[in-house]
Amino acid sequence: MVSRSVGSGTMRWYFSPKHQLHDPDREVRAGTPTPGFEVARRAEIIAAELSRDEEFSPGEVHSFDRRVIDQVHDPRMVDWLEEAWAECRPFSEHREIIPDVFRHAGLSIGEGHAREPRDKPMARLGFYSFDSMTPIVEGTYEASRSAVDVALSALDEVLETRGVAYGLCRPPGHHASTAMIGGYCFFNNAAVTAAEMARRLGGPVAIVDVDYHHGNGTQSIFYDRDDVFYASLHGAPSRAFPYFLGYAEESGVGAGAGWNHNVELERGVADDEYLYLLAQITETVHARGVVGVVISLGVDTYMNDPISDLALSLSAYFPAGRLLRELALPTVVVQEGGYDQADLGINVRSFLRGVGGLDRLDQD
Ligand code: Q9C
Ligand code: ZN
Repeated sequence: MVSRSVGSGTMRWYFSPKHQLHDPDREVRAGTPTPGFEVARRAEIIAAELSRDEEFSPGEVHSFDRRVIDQVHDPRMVDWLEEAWAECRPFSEHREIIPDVFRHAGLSIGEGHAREPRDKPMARLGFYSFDSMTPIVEGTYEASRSAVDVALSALDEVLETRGVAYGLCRPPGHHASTAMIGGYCFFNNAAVTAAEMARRLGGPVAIVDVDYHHGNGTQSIFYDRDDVFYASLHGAPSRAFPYFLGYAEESGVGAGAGWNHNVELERGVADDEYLYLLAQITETVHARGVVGVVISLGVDTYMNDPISDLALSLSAYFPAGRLLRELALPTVVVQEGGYDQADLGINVRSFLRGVGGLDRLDQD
């Protein structure tokens, strides 16, 4: 089994109250403004849960240079996100700005050929967005930068200890691609962290994405690269968001051929089948010979999640974390989704106790 020092039986976790600056009142679903699922309370619930557990100790969050983000995101997109709310404000009657036009693939000659409509704020918003469920408010940019800071602070800890650390990132990141926001995501915290981890370790790393949704952004960023292996276990895109990516046949291209691995889950998958498939993914990751791991942790696989359709119980998360611990690699866990507020905290904590080599809790 694993022998690694992660401090004296404790795990460091990282959190920034700046996430609260991203606080939209509504998202638009089926044309209808509705209360959002991805709310600030989510992160506060997880923070409160970890604060009560003496095995978890908070680490200090540092501010990182924008250049780390620019390694993964188009710098034009980063510039835009900083300006987006202010320039769109005159066009919205609400606190949030939400796009009404989108750059559909049918409007492009090829990837990268479309021109950013610099002088039309709402067109520029649509140029960088893929859905109407990802509103931008005044503090979205600062909150999104803080989520990256949280993840990179956890990475620093892991590179020092070669153990496991957790970044309580909010907003989440795995739907955000090089030049595209969506699915409640702005900067891809996991992708920025993995690219930087591979660079600093001087070898390939893996991202294991256990969120209910396929991490289309993460897949796209690394699709033609062999420095980051992306493996994801998610609701089949034929019925689940983000619908257009995440099929099992998507395995990478060019240098990245064989460096992308998607496993599609049917509706109603429960603990045993899920853990069996996760164990297989762990083998696949091991076979790649990676030297580090970033885990995109979404607990929207839970049976009571309001926007998902799997059936994982409270007892699934500790063994899921435990399976990934068997990789025995430096591991950064970053938070993605999970929307059942009642059990969000305990499910994250159980997973982290598993991956961190801590004891199983009684309630699991
Ligand atoms: N019927 C993350 O979990 N679609 N993003 C909701 C509800 C948006 C999820 C549809 C789901 C985005 C990080
Ligand atoms: Zn999700």
